[in-house]
Amino acid sequence: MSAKPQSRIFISYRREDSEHAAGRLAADLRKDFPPQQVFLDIASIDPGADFVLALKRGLADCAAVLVVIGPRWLAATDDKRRRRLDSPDDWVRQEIAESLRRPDVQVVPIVLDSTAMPNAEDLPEDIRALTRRQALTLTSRHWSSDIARLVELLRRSPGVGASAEGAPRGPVPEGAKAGRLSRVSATHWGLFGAALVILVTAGLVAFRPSLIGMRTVAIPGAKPLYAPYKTGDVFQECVDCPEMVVIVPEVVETGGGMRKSSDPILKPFAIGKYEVTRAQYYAAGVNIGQGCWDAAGDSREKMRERNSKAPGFEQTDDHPIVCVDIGEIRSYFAWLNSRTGAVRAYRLPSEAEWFHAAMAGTGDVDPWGDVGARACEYANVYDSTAAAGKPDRPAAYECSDGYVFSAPVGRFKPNAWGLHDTMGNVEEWLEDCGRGEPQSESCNFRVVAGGHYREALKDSRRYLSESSNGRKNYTGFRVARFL
Ligand SMILES: [Ca+2]
Ligand SMILES: [Ca+2]
Repeated sequence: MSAKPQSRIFISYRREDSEHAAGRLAADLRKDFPPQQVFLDIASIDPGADFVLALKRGLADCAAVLVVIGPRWLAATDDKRRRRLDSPDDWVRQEIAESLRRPDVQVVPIVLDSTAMPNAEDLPEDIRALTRRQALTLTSRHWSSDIARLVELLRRSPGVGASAEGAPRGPVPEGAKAGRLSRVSATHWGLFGAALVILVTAGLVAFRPSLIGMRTVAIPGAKPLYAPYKTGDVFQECVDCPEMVVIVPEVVETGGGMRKSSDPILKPFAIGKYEVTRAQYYAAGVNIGQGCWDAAGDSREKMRERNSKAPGFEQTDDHPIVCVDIGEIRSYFAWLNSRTGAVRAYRLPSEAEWFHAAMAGTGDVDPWGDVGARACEYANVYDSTAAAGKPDRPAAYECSDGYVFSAPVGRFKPNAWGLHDTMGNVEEWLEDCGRGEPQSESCNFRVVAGGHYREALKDSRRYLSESSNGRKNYTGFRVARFL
């Protein structure tokens, strides 16, 4: 019985409209309902002790959806000044539309302060029914009494009330939870079945052969990940966007039923499954910077002739982008965040994130372990192909990966969490400043990681720094995203 769904109260809101009010609303509801019954979104979950537990119980099911409507809810626009609500990809619209379609979900508009309830004709067809639902006003001035009315309403809601009845407040021990759930019939729970998890599954990205065995979650627009997700889950927010792998730092038992994250620095994040490709990078329309250093250290004259389109060797669309500096990468991220409606969510990985993801729980960044001759199964390294005809520079690995320069991304086996080419192919820019510079947007040196096709990988892969405004034809990047 403990696996049966709970009836949740889901709070739908627009960040730019009512993030603060939604947060306060969630906090207050958690005083009257079991905290885990109230779901805001993944960003609201404390990355500390209980987040994995919380995620597992996440937005699997809900009985009530509260639609928080503030002054900017109706007219909020994207960067191209198009009204968000008019886009079928707008996740607030999708949440509401899906909730309204389900007769077992109580949808309650929560209108903030002096905001007017929108007129039906101002709303897209699929959410017009929202205006026929009983709305409640939530005002700063009468906040407590307004909340009390809402709590009363929710308690009368069969799904929510049944779940809350007799439930202890605060974290619920597993045993107690199972006992409480067992008092309710399976049929009863079925009636309050999932509402929003369907949003996630409805937009499933087509499975690709390389993804077999993984759960792929599509999150259109700036939609947060609602499903209880886990390390290794993959999502992609737009056709040109990088595929992302979810990484949830593990939670370890510390005795007495307490849990804590194994790495207190890391919050759940997502990281590119592959290095960013040329096709993905050029989709952003970023300016192409002229001048690019070669791994072999060529003349300055030759260096000036190179750029990302002509790095000094043949590349196709699915090769990693190279010859890009930090400023150009930032332009790419500006585009990617705008393209997905994410507010500064996409960025370079931090050093801690990158190494955590590259090690994939194995304690070693080399997926091939200690058997160097197996490196060519997992990575484009300085192999016998690259070393051919260079007696003064023997191969770093006694195997053949078939590539002298960069290889198309994803040609080699992934690491344990499904990431390709973390080691080798092209080295990857990270967000951390290098050479002891304090962390800032504008530091002169950045850490790069993973080594590249022309290097032994062993010694320099971890702590190498590169000049932030230098372009190299062996340095690219992969993206990270806040969750
Ligand atoms: Ca190679
Ligand atoms: Ca790499």
